[in-house]
Amino acid sequence: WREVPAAEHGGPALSDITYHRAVERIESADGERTERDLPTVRIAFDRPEVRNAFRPGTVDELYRALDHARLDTGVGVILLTGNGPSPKDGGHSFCSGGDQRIRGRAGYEYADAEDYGETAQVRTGSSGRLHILEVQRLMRTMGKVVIAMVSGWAAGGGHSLHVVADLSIASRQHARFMQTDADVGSFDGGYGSAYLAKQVGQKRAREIFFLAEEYSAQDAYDWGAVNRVVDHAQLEDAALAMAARIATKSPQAIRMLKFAFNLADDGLMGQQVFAGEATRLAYMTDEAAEGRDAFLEKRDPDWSAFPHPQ
Ligand code: S0N
Repeated sequence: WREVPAAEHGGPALSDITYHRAVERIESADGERTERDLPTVRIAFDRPEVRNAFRPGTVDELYRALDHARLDTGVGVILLTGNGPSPKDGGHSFCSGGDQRIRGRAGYEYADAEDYGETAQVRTGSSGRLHILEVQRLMRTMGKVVIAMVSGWAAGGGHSLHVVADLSIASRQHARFMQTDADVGSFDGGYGSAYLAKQVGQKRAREIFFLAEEYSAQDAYDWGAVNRVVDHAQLEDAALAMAARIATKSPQAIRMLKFAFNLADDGLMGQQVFAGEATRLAYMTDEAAEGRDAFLEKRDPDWSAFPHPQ
């Protein structure tokens, strides 16, 4: 891995997450070593002392890194995970959702750096926010594969992020799942719940939310909520292998498939995303170029060279 520096992702420096690009080390015949970027990035919550809970600044950073990865045409897969273990007690976490210590009456509030640690994102006096939902939409609508690498606790809004990810790989020893939203008066009424029900069924999804009981990586696998359960020591290698396999596929096909999988559940927004990509592809045809050229040349378009497909 190489750290993606602020100069590359558009800064400021990250404090609550880490952002790395996978690299391959190449050694030439004469022993010269170089590095080549691979099409996979790793974005990780980096607040293990609070089970990787996110505050508004964390969400700002996460959105920025995800969007940077989205815009980078060399990137095809994003691994989303949590760093750890906690220096306090050794606990492992993917993400435990919104930081309850700074939850105000109308959302999560930017806090003083003094109270909540140094962060380039501190904006005292701003209104509360729930912009983790913007992150969910970005994960959902980007034409790249997001893999949740569930390294420990996935709780509350962290549970929802794993639900929204395209694929999930869980640590056999440390991944633990619990949807605590209703314990703290919170409710993800969108993807976190309704899309979860598409994955595990209505009864099971309601049980996960209404009872808020802990369940294991194996339970999640048995219920169809994660794709793979692997030994903790293998988690990253397994995710990288999955990403490398995806990288052997046609980027355009993966993109269209993701948008197609989303389409029905995302309603008109799903249709818009899918159709927008179809329009972009259509722009590459001579037929579309004729429409543009005719307009610019102030003449009627000549469609005679373009048959009506059967
Ligand atoms: C994750 C849990 C189950 C882990 O339990 P464990 O291992 O016993 O550890 P603890 O001793 O509880 O925790 C260790 C230290 O970490 C702190 N901490 C943990 N989670 C948080 C948190 N979310 N906020 C702040 N601090 C946290 C502990 O306090 C402890 O600190 P110390 O050592 O100082 O005592 C367990 O920790 C747990 O249940 N955590 C809370 C989970 C939770 O309820 N999260 C919030 C749920 N709601 C949201 O996330 C809403 C935000 C959101 O995403 C959203 C917004 C709008 C619409 C939808 C959504 C959505 O849900 O997606």
